Amino acid sequence: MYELHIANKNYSSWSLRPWLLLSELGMPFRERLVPFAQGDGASWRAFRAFSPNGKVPCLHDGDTVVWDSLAIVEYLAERHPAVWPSDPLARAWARCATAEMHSGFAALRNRCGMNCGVRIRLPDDLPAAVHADMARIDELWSEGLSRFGGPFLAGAAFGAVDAFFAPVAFRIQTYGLTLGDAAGAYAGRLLELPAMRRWYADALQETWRDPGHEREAQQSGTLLQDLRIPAG
Ligand SMILES: N[C@@H](CCC(=O)N[C@@H](CS)C(=O)NCC(=O)O)C(=O)O
Repeated sequence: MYELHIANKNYSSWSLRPWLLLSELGMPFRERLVPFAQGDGASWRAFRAFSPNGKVPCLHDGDTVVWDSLAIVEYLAERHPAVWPSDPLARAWARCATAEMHSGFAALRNRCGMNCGVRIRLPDDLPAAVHADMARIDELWSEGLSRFGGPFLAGAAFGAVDAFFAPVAFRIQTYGLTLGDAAGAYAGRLLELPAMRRWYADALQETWRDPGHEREAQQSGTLLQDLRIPAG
């Protein structure tokens, strides 16, 4: 059985991607959650026990170790046809959008880190680069939905491209980010997926607080709500 190593569900956007893909496509796997450790380089040292680059997510399949969320997706795609769309046009588009997410949207990622359990009001003077990232997400999602007919980005079935954008849906919820009608409705559909709801519920139950991620959240705007159970 696959073993997927991940970090805190509240913060770890990279972990969410393969976890959601495995869960929504019904591929049996064992979850191994190792929370972020405190101190300089401490997470890297802890994650090195199972991940060659000291990062999560990392998939183990018997003796095969696959690190990096995109490599995991491609590894799974060799075994499970539902990871990418069967239509070549939709597949090419889904791969482009997935790669764009993997290597892009740095302004949004850095300015609005994933923190599922809190609600934050962003300041009015948000950097233009964040607006540009959101505009591109709106454009990309709207294009996929209209071109392939929805309800998912590359057509009727949930796949890797949806899993890659799932952390954006949590960011939209946390920071009150807005999109056009089609893209906004799609974000809502992602949040309603059974596995997204499970991830979210687990995130709210976490008692770990990682100082770095908490500082980022505080600096990003005004904290409106913290829906997590109290820190342990
Ligand atoms: N490009 C990598 C990024 C992985 C990554 O940055 N993971 C973060 C957690 S969300 C991590 O392991 N950080 C630990 C550290 O930097 O010490 C992927 O797609 O898997």
